[in-house]
Amino acid sequence: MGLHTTNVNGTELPSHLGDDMFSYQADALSAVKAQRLYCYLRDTLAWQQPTIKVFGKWHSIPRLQVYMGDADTAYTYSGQVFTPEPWLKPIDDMRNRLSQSLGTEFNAVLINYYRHGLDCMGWHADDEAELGEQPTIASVSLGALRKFKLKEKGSGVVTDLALASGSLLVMKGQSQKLYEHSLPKQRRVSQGRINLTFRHIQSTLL
Ligand SMILES: O=C(O)CCC(=O)C(=O)O
Ligand SMILES: [Mn+2]
Repeated sequence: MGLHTTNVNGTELPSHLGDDMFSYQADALSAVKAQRLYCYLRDTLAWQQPTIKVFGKWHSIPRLQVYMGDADTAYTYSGQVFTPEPWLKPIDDMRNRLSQSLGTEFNAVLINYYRHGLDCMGWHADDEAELGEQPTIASVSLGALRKFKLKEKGSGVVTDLALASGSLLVMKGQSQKLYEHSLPKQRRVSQGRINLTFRHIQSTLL
């Protein structure tokens, strides 16, 4: 079972990533709009650096984040409960446009700010119970170009993508069951990046 890496620099996803699970649009937002929104969010949001429990130890996450959503979308992640901030107008507008064009209702968004190339996110799947069986996740990237890795759990095959400023990556269907994803460190990246993952939180578990 070898480890393979595919490098993808174009605007299309490689065909081995099934389009029933992954789709990518490089210019969902124009470069100018993406840069403007990046600066606005970076300078406006009340960024936090939560502490999470990983294998029994507490760590500050290596990035900043804000969790925003409808009032009933509290979310449990690595031993912490995140209660949503109220919607900010431009984010709410984006949420409504995405809900409409993808035919999925999004009610929350996790916004991550990677200040430079040393901020990162480790391997995980977005498979928390609150997201339901086959979640659709819409991921919008702003700012610095960063590598995004997808690993097929069964084979260990890793695919490297590059998520451009203004791009939209949609993960749906079996994607969170069959794959993990990560945003590795990239020492040479000095600019910041903001990523918004729109989600639907089920509030009727109990
Ligand atoms: O920054 C990214 O592109 C990924 C973020 C992510 O995986 C998450 O918020 O769960
Ligand atoms: Mn994720």
